[in-house]
Amino acid sequence: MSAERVSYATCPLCEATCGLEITTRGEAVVKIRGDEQDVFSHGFICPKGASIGALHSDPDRVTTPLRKNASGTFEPVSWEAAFREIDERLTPLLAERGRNAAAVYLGNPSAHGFSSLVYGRGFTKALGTRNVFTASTVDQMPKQVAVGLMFGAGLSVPVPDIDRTDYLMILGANPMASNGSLLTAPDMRGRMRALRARGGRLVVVDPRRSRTAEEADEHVFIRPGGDAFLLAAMAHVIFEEGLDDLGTVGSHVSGLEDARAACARFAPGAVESACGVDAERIARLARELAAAERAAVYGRIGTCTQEFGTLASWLVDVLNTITGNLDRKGGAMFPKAAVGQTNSSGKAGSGRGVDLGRWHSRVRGAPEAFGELPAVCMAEEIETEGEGQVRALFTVAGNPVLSTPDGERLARALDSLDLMVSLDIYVNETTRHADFILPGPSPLRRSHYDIAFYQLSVRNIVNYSPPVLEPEPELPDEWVTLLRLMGIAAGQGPDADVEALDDFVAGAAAQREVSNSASAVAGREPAGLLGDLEPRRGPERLLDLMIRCGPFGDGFGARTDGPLLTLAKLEDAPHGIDLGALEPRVPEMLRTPSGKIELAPAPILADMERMAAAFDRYRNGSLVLIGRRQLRSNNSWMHNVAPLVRGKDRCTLWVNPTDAERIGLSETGFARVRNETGDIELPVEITDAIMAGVVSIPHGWGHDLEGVELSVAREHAGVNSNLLAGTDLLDPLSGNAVLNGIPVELEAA
Ligand SMILES: Nc1nc2c(c(=O)[nH]1)N[C@H]1C(S)=C(S)[C@@H](COP(=O)(O)OP(=O)(O)OC[C@H]3O[C@@H](n4cnc5c(=O)[nH]c(N)nc54)[C@H](O)[C@@H]3O)O[C@H]1N2
Ligand SMILES: Nc1nc2c(c(=O)[nH]1)N[C@H]1C(S)=C(S)[C@@H](COP(=O)(O)OP(=O)(O)OC[C@H]3O[C@@H](n4cnc5c(=O)[nH]c(N)nc54)[C@H](O)[C@@H]3O)O[C@H]1N2
Ligand code: SF4
Ligand SMILES: [Mo]
Repeated sequence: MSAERVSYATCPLCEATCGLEITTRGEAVVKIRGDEQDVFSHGFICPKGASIGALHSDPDRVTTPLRKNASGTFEPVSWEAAFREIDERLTPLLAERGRNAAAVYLGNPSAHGFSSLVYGRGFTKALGTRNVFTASTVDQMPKQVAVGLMFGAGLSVPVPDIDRTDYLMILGANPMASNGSLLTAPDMRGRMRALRARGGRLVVVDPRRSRTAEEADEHVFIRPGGDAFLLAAMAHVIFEEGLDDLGTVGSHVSGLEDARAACARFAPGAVESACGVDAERIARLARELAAAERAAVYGRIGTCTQEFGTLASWLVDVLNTITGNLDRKGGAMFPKAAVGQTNSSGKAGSGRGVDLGRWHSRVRGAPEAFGELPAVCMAEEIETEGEGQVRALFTVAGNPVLSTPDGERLARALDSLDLMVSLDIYVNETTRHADFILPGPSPLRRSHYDIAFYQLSVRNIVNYSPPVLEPEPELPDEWVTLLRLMGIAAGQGPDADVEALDDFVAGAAAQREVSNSASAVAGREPAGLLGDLEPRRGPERLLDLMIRCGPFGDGFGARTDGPLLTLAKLEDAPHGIDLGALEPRVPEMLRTPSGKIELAPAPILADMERMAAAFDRYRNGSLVLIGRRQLRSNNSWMHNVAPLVRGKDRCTLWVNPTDAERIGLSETGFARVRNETGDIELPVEITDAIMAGVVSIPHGWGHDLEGVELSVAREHAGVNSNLLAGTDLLDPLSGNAVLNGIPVELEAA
């Protein structure tokens, strides 16, 4: 019997990037616990991280390519045959119908994987389609649009400096369940408790008394979709009472007067009914925020996936700016990541900024943002005939049938495609529609570096994990699959040389670096850099290149002081390297054309008219639906992991006692929830943790569909709340879906 071995790896499941200590014997996982030596998470772990072993050994996980046969069932197929047939079907389609006939949907886990992020981009580019959809438009796109316009890059999101702040206002986030989002900070509970222990104040704004609200000094119930009103009114008070103070960023701010004018009509008294918070309280919250020594406002999914997502996201940072808290210790700060960050590469202090709406979706004319179109457009782009109709779809680590609005309609549309290929690890609600499922390895058999989430981290951290278990040759990493698909998309056929393609990708990356005049390696020979990276290949070669050229890198010898990072140094530090607390970065990190913080971007001011027209929207007393994340769920896809779904039914409807009584609902019964988009039934939980007029259903459930091969999840199926989300509801600037604040009707079932 083989000996036990202990490995350390960063958990790839959510944004918190916890360190795991994984004990294996041979191929079996013996135990997983938090890595106490991890420089960032210090032993913190959640139930999902502890269940990676169960995910690894899940017998339902797909471990060989699958092809759907004529009778509609999946059968194993060789990689060679799969790529050959994909080429045979895709290549003529693209030739006949053009590049836009193919679409991609990139799901959430693809943002966590270095290889899917970097090589996925290569594949998408090779496809050359405008029909790129991702989970970002059911998530954070409004924040990206807002910060893109304000600071010049879509990931320049200021994060609350939680470990040093005295006052934190959280809107629409529940880090006690989600473990933080656009806020990489393992052990948020510990960090929030430490904030209060040092005398700080925590305020949570949520239509629901979430677990985070229970941790807070103050919980403010808000009407779903009311955040922009509340925040604009707070800004109004701060301006009116002369409490505004730009602090250290003062000389870098443009548009202050326009922002002031834009908030003028949103006096607390005017917005009361729109947000459900009384005027006195709004004014007090504004004064408290302005008076706090070091404060930060932080908004997340509840402020994004709603009607005024971009406005609310923008107003969060307007408040941070006008209270002098932007870019200061204990305020809202810009991380400096070691790898891949737009705002620390190229010329410092100004840049191209962002252009939105460079093209539009074919059917409804929705604007592109950051190269992608709204996920709510996917079904219509498949259904609607004409030039540019989507006939082939590639999904990469995504489950849009459950995660995006109106999954029933999308499911029908998927069945009408000429070709659907899913890179995924399960036969689930989405991938059951595919012609081919191309699996990736278990998370324990691949390396990991969180390129996206260290850009949003409350400390500057690097941590690289090699695979815990030997990769299996028959189940290659996803970058290999993506390169082969890239070869097909580029017209090189199914047998393109993967190594040559990878050399091409690495060569192009090195070329970009040396032609960047601000880079430490500007003007050098790409071949020289590639030589220094030998014998690395694949993601490790790219990662090493990016680390060494990044702000903490060795610059391939060009730098002589600083951490002088290389991938080798990361390999020698299995618990990560802490590069320190966040430091002020304005103006160096700005990438707006003006080199200023644009406090009042024109597209945003224009959108405020829409908000002003909605003052009275919520007076009619109708019911609206919101979601709620659950600690032991991970969006739609970890319900097949038995330890995570044990216990009582979690897919329930939360109803306030007054609504329950009025409608005649009882705890032991079911409710029927419906609107013009959908109609579902589920068990009721009556609780005053949800405000009157609002009901809540968690998303990501509904696993009992035909063809789904998730034996555990099927036993805990639940219902899909997004059957009630219409594809017509979106935040117009960002294209983001509205998943919170959806009008519904309720009756006993
Ligand atoms: N009503 C409502 N809807 C929501 C939300 C909400 O709050 N309310 N939240 C939204 C948000 S924030 C998000 S991010 C989206 C998520 O939307 P999606 O990303 O579309 O959905 P997920 O449930 O994350 O599905 C992940 C998929 O990746 C697969 N997968 C897991 N690991 C791997 C891997 O290593 N490789 C590959 N190839 N596949 C893998 C899983 O099997 C699953 O099919 O959902 C959104 N939908
Ligand atoms: N355990 C677990 N962790 C996860 C995930 C998961 O599915 N499970 N998903 C991951 C992903 S992809 C993401 S994007 C993050 C999201 O992380 P969070 O943003 O923290 O997500 P939620 O826990 O859904 O918190 C959203 C809160 O917004 C509230 N809300 C709804 N509508 C409104 C509104 O109009 N205004 C305000 N102010 N509040 C509103 C809801 O009641 C809820 O408490 O979590 C990540 N972490
Ligand atoms: S909080 Fe997130 S990163 Fe940490 S163990 Fe849980 S799932 Fe993994
Ligand atoms: Mo998300």
